[in-house]
Amino acid sequence: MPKAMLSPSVMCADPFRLGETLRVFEDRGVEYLHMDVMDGVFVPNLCLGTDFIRRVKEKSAVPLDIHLMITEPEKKLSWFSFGAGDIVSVHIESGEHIDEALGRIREKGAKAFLALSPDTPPESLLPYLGRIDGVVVMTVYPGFAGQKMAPGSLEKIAAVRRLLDENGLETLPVEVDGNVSFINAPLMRKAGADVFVSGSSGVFRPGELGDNIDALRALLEGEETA
Ligand code: S6P
Ligand code: MG
Repeated sequence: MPKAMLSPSVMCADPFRLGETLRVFEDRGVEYLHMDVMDGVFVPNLCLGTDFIRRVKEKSAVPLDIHLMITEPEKKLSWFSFGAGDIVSVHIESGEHIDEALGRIREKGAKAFLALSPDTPPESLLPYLGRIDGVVVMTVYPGFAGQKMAPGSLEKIAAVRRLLDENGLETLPVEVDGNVSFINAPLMRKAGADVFVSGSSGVFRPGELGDNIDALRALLEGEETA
């Protein structure tokens, strides 16, 4: 099992303290910055645009984890700043040209992840297995922070892990996104998750940001040695 990695959700940060927040992320060694992109069509919300993401990339050395919740991502990928070391995820439900989108992400040297909404079964990954670098299991319905974990999420994480392993993809990481709380995160880890998107119920819960990051990491590491 690879080391657990943290990807704090920037949409949950206080926009008036963003510089300070990015510094805390760097100091605490978070592995990724999760950037939610929503277009008001694929999901019923709007959030984080191309210029904002470019400015964050210029400001911070932490790799990005761009989560595209948009229609026809293959036509829009060229608008975004990303490259080697970054993750870009597209939704399997977001159109007919997923293959093209995955190819465009890899062309730029980034890791192409495929995201599954809660109602999409693990088997739908099968046609794409040779073209992905990881899977995002959405543990809430995409669109809003602050939701409760969808029923069946832990079983689904385990099923995705199993499906990857059975197909010789033991090293591909499983990312979890949605209600990765201090209670759910260790359960998700046990189920086989590697990358943890952490928002309002995680590192941005009440309390000091740096302390929350340290506490979440300690919880996840406890699970590793258990
Ligand atoms: C939801 C989005 C997520 C949220 C994250 C927030 O559509 O993709 O990345 O930012 O779920 O965290 P929490 O703890 O409020 O669920
Ligand atoms: Mg997300």
